[in-house]
Amino acid sequence: MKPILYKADPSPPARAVMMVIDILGLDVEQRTLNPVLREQDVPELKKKNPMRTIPILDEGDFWLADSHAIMIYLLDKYGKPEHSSLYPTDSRKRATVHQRLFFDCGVLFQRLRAVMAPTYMGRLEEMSKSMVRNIVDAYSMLEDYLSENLYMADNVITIADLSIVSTMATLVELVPIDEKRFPKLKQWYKNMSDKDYCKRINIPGGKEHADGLIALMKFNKSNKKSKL
Ligand SMILES: N[C@@H](CCC(=O)N[C@@H](CS)C(=O)NCC(=O)O)C(=O)O
Repeated sequence: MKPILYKADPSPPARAVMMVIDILGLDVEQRTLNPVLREQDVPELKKKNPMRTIPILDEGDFWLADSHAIMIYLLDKYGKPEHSSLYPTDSRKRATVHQRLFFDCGVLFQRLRAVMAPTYMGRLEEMSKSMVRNIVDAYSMLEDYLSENLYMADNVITIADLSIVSTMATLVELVPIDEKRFPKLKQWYKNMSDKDYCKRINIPGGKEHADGLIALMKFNKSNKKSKL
């Protein structure tokens, strides 16, 4: 069977996998789910991914969740020699790519998730100062990573960049990058955004995601007022 990717265009981790699929030129059926409506909670998908998150890759007799794990798997399985720089074989370079992927998974995306979860639950009316502070703090970590290399893990684009830029495409719409404080991050984001796959897949999805969050915060605010 043709592999299936369960995804949503606004979802940062789904976009990261969609960019990898695009770069590798893979024939994957992409099925859209709405995670806000919890369409991923149906028993068939819960069995495939008890975390009840998207993206999920389904190859029929093998399922995989978590964008970072999926990206590594796709590169391992389908990467051709021309894709080797995306996931380098040198142990130290590869370890650095892994660290940046874990950074996206455990730090950067979590700071966005801290905004997403209460917004979707109808509780958040605007981002708190500490939410913004935590996001800016993560930008400063990214700026430091970029003092070592041109890209997040190497002097060339790796899957770490694809992962981080998918989260950043939503974040920059909520908390713009201050060019004076973070010149390298601003330049990196511009370089990544100029890539064709980013223009087609990442930027529109990031905007849709952030616009949806902002609209929902406004709705939460007016909803609260009307209940007073
Ligand atoms: N670490 C996961 C995070 C996936 C994730 O949280 N996806 C969101 C959509 S952007 C989701 O499905 N949320 C539903 C939930 O957390 O219950 C990955 O990289 O795939």
